[in-house]
Amino acid sequence: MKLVVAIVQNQDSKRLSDQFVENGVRATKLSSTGGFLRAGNTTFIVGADNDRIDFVLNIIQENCSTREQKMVNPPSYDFTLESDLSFPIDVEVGGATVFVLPIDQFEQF
Ligand code: 2BA
Repeated sequence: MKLVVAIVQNQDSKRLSDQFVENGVRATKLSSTGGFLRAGNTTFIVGADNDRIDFVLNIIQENCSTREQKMVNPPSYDFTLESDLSFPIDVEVGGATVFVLPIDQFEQF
């Protein structure tokens, strides 16, 4: 058994959870915040048998899109600039950031 941790954009989270339910994939959805953009995103945790991991990853890949997001106050490392000289930049946010971890033990009481 493995644990899939997938961080996705909020816009994709409903479609993805609908697809998980439709395909019998058990998942838990958590509200999360990206450390860089400090914007809300959604983290799914999915425990699944080893032979279902590729299937789960495929569902994630098919239901999550890459988008450009505006970052209004990008961090500046140039301390000679005036602090109010901020301008928006486009940041590409991935379809999904996915970690697959081994599970030592799984219990449901
Ligand atoms: P954020 O941390 O808000 O990052 C949003 C996007 O900003 C990232 O998209 C990436 O394109 C860019 N970015 C992040 N850190 C950067 C930096 N230090 N310099 C320049 N650009 C940077 P993604 O890579 O697709 O990540 C989407 C979200 O997935 C992230 O939101 C974060 O919540 C999570 N994530 C990504 N990599 C992670 C990691 N190694 N560990 C934990 N969470 C991660």
